[in-house]
Amino acid sequence: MPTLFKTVILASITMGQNPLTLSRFVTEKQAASQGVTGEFAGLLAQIGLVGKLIAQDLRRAGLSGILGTTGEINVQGEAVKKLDEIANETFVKLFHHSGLVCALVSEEMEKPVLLPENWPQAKYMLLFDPLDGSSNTDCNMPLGAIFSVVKSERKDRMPTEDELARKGTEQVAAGYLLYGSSTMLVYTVGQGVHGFTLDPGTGEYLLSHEQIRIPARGKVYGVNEGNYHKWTPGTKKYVDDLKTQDKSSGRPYSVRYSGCLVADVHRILLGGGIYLYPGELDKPEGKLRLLYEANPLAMVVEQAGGGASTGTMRILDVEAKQLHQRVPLIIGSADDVRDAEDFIQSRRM
Ligand code: AFP
Repeated sequence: MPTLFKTVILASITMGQNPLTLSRFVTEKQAASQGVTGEFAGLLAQIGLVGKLIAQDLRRAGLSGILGTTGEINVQGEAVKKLDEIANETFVKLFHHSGLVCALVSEEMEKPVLLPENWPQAKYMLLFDPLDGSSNTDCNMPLGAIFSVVKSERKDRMPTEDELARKGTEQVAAGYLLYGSSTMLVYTVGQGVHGFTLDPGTGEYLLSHEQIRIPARGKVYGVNEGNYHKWTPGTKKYVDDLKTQDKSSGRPYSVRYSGCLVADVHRILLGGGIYLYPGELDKPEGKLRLLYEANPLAMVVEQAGGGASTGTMRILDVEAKQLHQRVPLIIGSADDVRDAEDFIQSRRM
């Protein structure tokens, strides 16, 4: 029997015999960590459910008349897609009545949703981008959702709006949903990164990528190179360097850029390389949002052994001042991120 065929059969038998579901995996991991309650398992299960519902909408979007824009402009100044709104409502509705969180912050909402009725039992607060890469909705390309979980330490009162903007190092969990050729949920609680693939047959998320480790260096870079003329000299030099031919250091790198941050970072998490949405001359703060894009992905990538930087400092150390704050993001393999920082800070020319 050909080896590939044998491997496929073996893989399906192994999965079939002992598929590790998301809930069992999280519960077992929790049992091993002291002082952790079942609340977090519930929260992750709820994110999984949100992912199933949104994935279902995305699969039927072209048939259900939910492509295109709503005519509204969101807090970021961007045209709201119908699916942005649907994904946001799905997150808010499912978490509102779950009793699992006391506050919600979304890319699609200017103000947070505070849920005093869930406090003090619910100590977690969820910050999320409900549909990342939404320009991909109308052309059947990958999409994602990103989430960050922080905890309210106050026992005397509900957290206020200002207390939702936290430094990345204060996240207790983070992760993303990826809607690609399959639906995946990837998360970390600060003890490594694990990936689950939604099995369409059973409707369960099954462990498919345990303890993901990102290679120290990759061969791929992802950046919107149409913005080249807007970049600082250091960023230009770094990207020029990636394209220079030099067999000994594996250059030139290949470009892979989908317009969906989650998909691009997921590729890099598994295979190595670097994603950049840098600061620009006229917009030094860049495009991406700190609290529900950069911070959670930085936590995931660092937990897998990679790096995440603004170009001048670690993302997770950036002081959070506003809910919708933007930040430059350079994320991926540790050595690649270090090289980018060297060019941006003019340590290399
Ligand atoms: P949305 O989350 O608003 O859909 O934006 C997508 C995104 O934040 C990120 O997923 C992409 O990597 C990036 O923007 C694409 O931006 P450009 O179109 O400027 O390259």
